[in-house]
Formats: sequence, C-alpha cells, structure tokens
Amino acid sequence: MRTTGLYAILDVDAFRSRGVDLARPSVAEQIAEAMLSGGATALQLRAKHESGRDTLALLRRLRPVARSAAVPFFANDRVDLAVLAEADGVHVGQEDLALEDVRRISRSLLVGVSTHDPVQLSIAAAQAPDYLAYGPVFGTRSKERPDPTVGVEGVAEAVRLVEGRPLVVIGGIDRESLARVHAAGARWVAVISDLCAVRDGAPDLPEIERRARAFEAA
Ligand code: 3NM
Repeated sequence: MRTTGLYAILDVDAFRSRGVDLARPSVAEQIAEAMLSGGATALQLRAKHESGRDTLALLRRLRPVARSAAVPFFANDRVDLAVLAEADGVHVGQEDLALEDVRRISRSLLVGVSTHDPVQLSIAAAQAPDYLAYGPVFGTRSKERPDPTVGVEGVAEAVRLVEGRPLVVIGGIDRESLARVHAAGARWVAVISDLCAVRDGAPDLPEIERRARAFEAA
C-alpha cells in the first residue's frame, strides 16, 4: 500500500448536502473513477447515515472501481460490511471495534485507526495497525462533534510519535493548506470537502480529477 499523496474519502453526506445523490446509477462510480484518475492512493466510502444495506450496496458498486485502479478500498466503521463487500480494509474510529477484535473477524483486512490526540495515537501505534489517522488538523464541517483541532504543530508531533509508521492526517485539509501540512512532515492526507466539486446539481468529474491531482502531485 502506498502511504503518500491523497487518501480520497467519498462521503455520501458531503455530496448529498451539495445536491448529489450517490444512490443514483453510476454517480458514485464516476466520482470514484475521477478521484482515482487523479491519482488517489486509497479510497474510502464514508456513509454515516445510510442503512447497513444501502452502505453495502454502495461498497459493492465501488469495489470493482478501486480494483481496476489497483488502489486499496476501505469501508468506514463497519467490519461486517467490509468483509461482505470484499473491501481491502476497514477504517475504525475510537468507538468502533478495537484492532484486535477486527483481526479476530478477519486476518486479511487492512486496518486503519482514527486518533485525535497524542495519547490515542501512541496507544494505537503500539498495536501496529496498517495505518494511523490523526486529526482534525483544521476545522471541519464534514464530521459531527469533531475533536479539538491539532493544527500543523500537532501534525509535526504526530509525525514524530509514529516513528515512520504509515500516517494519514485529516480534517479541513484543502489545496491551500496542503503545503503547510507537508511542511510539518505529513506525506499522506485524507480529504472530503475539497474533493466535492459539484456543478448544476451534478458532480463535476473533470474538476474532481483535477483537484485529486493537485493533492497527489504536491
Ligand atoms: N475524521 P474534510 S476529521 C472524517 O479528526 C474525519 O479523525 C476526522 O473532512 C478526524 O476534509 C474528518 O471535509 C472530516 O475536513 C474530514
């Protein structure tokens, strides 16, 4: 797994709030293709308010898209859905299953763990998940009840703490702030909002690809 560049998150609510319904035929697939054509090194489906059944259907639609691009595909929160959809991995938060329990369910899934302060990060790092996530770096509107922002100083601290383990930083990162995040030592950034280009009620696919490339090329 390449752990640099852009970790693209396709978020159902973020597109919905911009008037785009990912359940419509081909829409989710086209957005994912645009993100991957732009060079994203990982793809996650995030569906915080969909039913398990609807989320699984979306995961199954996106599974082949990520596979064609040979990019690891992650489900969010739900280990059961990751297994059923044959995703490559699952991203778990502090209130989801613990890493050791995810591994009891599946030995082969890649596992990423969300952390939000140095203590959580150190504890998670000691368990050696496939990657660690840290944030929010900046203010974000994509998460309900986000933890306090860690800022670029927090990114630099996280880079030191993980001692070379794969780290993705997240939260309010956009094309403008990217350089500061890189300067703090981060090499892999996860993004929702700044990839959500929508025009006339439809995803602006060339723009999504262009934005993904901007993160990837930086
Ligand atoms: N997790 P945007 S911040 C999903 O702090 C998520 O762990 C966070 O979206 C964390 O790029 C966040 O729109 C939202 O800010 C990221």
